Amino acid sequence: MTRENLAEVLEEIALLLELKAENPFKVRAYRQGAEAVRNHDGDILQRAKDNDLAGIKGIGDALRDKLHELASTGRLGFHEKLRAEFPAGLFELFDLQGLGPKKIKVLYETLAVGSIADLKTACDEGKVAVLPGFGAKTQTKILEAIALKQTFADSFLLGGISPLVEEILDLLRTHPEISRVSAAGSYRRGKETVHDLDFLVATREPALVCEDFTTLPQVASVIVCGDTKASVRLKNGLQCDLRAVSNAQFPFALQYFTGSKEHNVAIRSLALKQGLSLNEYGFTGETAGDHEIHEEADIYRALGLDFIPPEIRENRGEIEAAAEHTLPRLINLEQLRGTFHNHTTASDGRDTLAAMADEAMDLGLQYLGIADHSKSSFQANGLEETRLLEQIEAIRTLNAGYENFRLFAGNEVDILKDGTLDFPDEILARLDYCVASVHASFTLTEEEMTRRICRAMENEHVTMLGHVTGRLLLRREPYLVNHAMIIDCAAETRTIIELNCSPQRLDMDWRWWKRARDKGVLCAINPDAHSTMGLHHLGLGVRLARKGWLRKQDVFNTRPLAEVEAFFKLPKSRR
Ligand code: DGT
Ligand code: CA
Ligand code: CA
Ligand code: ZN
Repeated sequence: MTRENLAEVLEEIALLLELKAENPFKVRAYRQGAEAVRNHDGDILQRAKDNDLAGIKGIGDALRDKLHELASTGRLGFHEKLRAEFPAGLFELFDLQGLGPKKIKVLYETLAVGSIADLKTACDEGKVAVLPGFGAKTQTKILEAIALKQTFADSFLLGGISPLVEEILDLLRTHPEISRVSAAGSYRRGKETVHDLDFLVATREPALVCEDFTTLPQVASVIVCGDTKASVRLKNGLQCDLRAVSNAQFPFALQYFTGSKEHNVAIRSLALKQGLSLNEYGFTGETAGDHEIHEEADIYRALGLDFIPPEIRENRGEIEAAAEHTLPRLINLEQLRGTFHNHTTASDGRDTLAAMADEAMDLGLQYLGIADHSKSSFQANGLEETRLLEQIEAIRTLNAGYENFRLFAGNEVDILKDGTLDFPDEILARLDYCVASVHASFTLTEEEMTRRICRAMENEHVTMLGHVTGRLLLRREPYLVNHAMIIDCAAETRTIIELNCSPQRLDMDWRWWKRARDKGVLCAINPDAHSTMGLHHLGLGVRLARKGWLRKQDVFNTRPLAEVEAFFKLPKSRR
């Protein structure tokens, strides 16, 4: 059970009540409750467990008891009863892009649509287009959304599932018969999306451990349960495989099941050249007895390699580097000193300047860059000149009260269609720094889009480029850009490129960072936070930076405050 689980249950109740045409105030109370749970500063889960929710704004009496029941027992009778009134497949519909509760209600009531399959049939038969308030265009959009969802059906965001994974790992760690525990597979390698989760445990009682795994509270159904492995499907649809091995096998199994497959194939052929045969249980072959293996690192050492961090096990040069002892010393979260690209209530953020600054200080940061939207992003309440200048003033006032901490006044300025910026240079010059991003006109050709972005980077006031491709993982395709040219242009113009670490972006993609780094382009790990909680995504950004081979010196926001201040004062050509 996590904070997010609590919020999701409340949100789902709101939707179901809406489907039942219940009192809109009641519906809104649940929605507000979900918001309040998400935004609460303290440990809301503990408070709910302790029945200590009195006085929290947005959580009324009725919600208080329900949250207590949910947090302390893991379920909520009211929610389960409500859910049972509807077909199970109906809940899939909520995940479709562009389909809100009002439309779902009509589909359910007039066409008895109770699943995505039903909806697809109804669209194919043209029944949706003729419904009042729908039309042919909506019907086509729905079909597209269904197709998109099916493409991504078996994928999950790394950042979305990590709280759940950590929860399961914690539970496994407390099992008396389990001595070692790890996640493996794409999750351990820090892939931006994962298909299924792979857990590995060392135990003397594999069958018992497998059975206990299948009864974890997060499990919805059991796919298989054997003597040494089990597969389950979690309530959110994610499949999890568990393998139970002996303590001696553990390092080999961990190495094998971490992958990637390509990395493993290359490692195995290297081993064979040395007369060693390697599989998930151990070494065999003439010289197998020469090596004592306790940890994964011992396996790499036996092959003459330095330890390869899981994030870079993609067979993209890491094995050669490990043999030559030239692996990069990858960045760590503790090395970050601050971050840029964060929103506040001035545009579309949920928390104030002061609240964002406080959270940054609590996280141990020395500085926080504020980059609210610019005026063309009107849908995000972008700032026009007057409000921007007011914000600069407000930041100055707050800074006067801080010790050993500073807010930087920036802006996320829109890159307009022709590559010019949303503010004139005189305004930009008054900022400490500026992030330039594309937020509209996504459909340009690759050549046009690349030219547009490069033109923006040529501006003296553009410190960094925001989310390079605008992708929303599992939801929206990236706009077309030529990464190689953008990296070259960033190097030439001394423009920093952002690694946007909002879980659905993780943009620029990890596959491009080594190239950028080798050209001398700096990275800024930016959470694009729209609330204080958003700042907590920095850890995810660091994982992706590691996956992109980045070291401390490649990441701008590892620099201490004084160096960042000095950097911003230099003309771009001297940075
Ligand atoms: P995904 O698709 O996000 O689940 O990605 P992975 O990498 O977690 O893939 P998965 O779950 O199929 O397998 C976990 C690891 O097990 C994989 O990274 C490497 C290893 N593995 C699986 N199948 C093979 C195979 O056929 N050959 C080798 N060498 N390794 C394999
Ligand atoms: Ca996997
Ligand atoms: Ca698997
Ligand atoms: Zn943006």
